[in-house]
Amino acid sequence: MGRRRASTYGSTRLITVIGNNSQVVPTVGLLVGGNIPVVVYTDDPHLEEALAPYSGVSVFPIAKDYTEAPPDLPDSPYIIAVNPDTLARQIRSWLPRTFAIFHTSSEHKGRNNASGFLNLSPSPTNHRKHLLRRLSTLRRVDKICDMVRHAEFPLILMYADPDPDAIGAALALALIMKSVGAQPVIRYTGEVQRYQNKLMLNFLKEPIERLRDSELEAADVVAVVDAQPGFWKHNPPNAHIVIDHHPVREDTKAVYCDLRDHYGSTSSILIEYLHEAGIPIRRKLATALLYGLMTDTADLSRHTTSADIKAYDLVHTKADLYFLSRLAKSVVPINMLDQISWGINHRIVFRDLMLIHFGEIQTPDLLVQVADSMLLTCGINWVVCAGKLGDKLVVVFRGDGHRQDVGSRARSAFAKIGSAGGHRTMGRAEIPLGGEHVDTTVDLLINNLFKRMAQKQREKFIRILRNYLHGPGPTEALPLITR
Ligand SMILES: [Mn+2]
Repeated sequence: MGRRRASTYGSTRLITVIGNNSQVVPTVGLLVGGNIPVVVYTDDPHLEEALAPYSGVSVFPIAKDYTEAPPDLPDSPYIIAVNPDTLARQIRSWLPRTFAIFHTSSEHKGRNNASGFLNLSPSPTNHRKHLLRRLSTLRRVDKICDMVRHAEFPLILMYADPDPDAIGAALALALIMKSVGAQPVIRYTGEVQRYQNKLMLNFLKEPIERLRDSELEAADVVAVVDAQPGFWKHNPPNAHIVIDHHPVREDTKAVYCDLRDHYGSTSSILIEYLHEAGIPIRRKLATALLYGLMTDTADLSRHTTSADIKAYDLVHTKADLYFLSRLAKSVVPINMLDQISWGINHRIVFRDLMLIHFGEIQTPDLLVQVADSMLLTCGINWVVCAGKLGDKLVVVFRGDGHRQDVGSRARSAFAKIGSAGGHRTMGRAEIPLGGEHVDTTVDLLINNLFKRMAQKQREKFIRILRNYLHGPGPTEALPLITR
């Protein structure tokens, strides 16, 4: 056995391995492969021979059954490579006190490492599971490629007004198809409405267009992403490929189905495909996928699994984060600014509530935008914005969900006289009117919102709000420069 004493090494990288099980040789191989000096203590007389091919390793004998510490034991870390666990604990009893004690035992079925020791490497069971998952993903990608390899006209279809997740997933699927020479087209069946989605399509500069009837007939492979054929009430498409994360519909049938309703986004599924298949994700695609993932999971805060977080990890460094932050902030139409400023100037603040009544409005979006923005005010935990839209009073609630549950506020105030509901951070009520004057909606708002407030205080609020509404309206009030 080695004649040099372990302590003479003096390297801060030195690692001590104690034991004799089948893990010793691979462990030593791993360490010396990285030029890490290793000292081995073993009661197995044949081990030195087995370790002979490795340089940088010294082998020393130790008392039979590891009953006592060898002289000149180096400092931590220690890797204990023995079976059974009782023997590992026996060795630990004479080791110096340290956290850096690893245990690597021969594999036992369905059993983890002995408690109190650190794992040296991921368990082989997990490793195999991971490998099998990768292989099944690769089989999926192969199957898609086989389906489109000889297709004349593969069509990727998104449902209705395509949302960011559908756009990201469609582009990723197109890239997979293109890798085998197919030339898919991406289509949607509704109308792009949201400003942010238009901005995204502009950024991507991809030929994503509205479906023409003839195209569906001409397509020889139809893939539906981020939806299922049954979403189309009239003439659901006959899909060959369906990839989606919405709840599985019973009527969804296709040659290729990947339905994962536990995933936060369809983009996450496609990121996995691209990653496992080794298909590079370029900046624009990464941006589209990340935006899809983030919008569907509300920035990884809703319906998010570890798979989504892993997918996030794979694309976030590649994406154009400046563009995404511009996109995230582009929510207020410029022609709404005067109305918003009127609202801010005609607010009522009562304790932690900000209340604004806009009088007659053209769109409930105004209430939503203002309520969202005013929640940024320090000390304001909930915001209520109201407006008369045609022959109904719309009341939008926004809250922090921490001190206020605005959904239940909306219900207790208005459920008896209209439709009202929501959850802790968002609520909405719509109260049908019978041709009443806008003044009456002020009473309706105050008296129902503050049922337990003293009459006098309520009257004061009603007076203030009515005065506001009798003054100059949102578009005449302020000589603002519009553009
Ligand atoms: Mn989605």
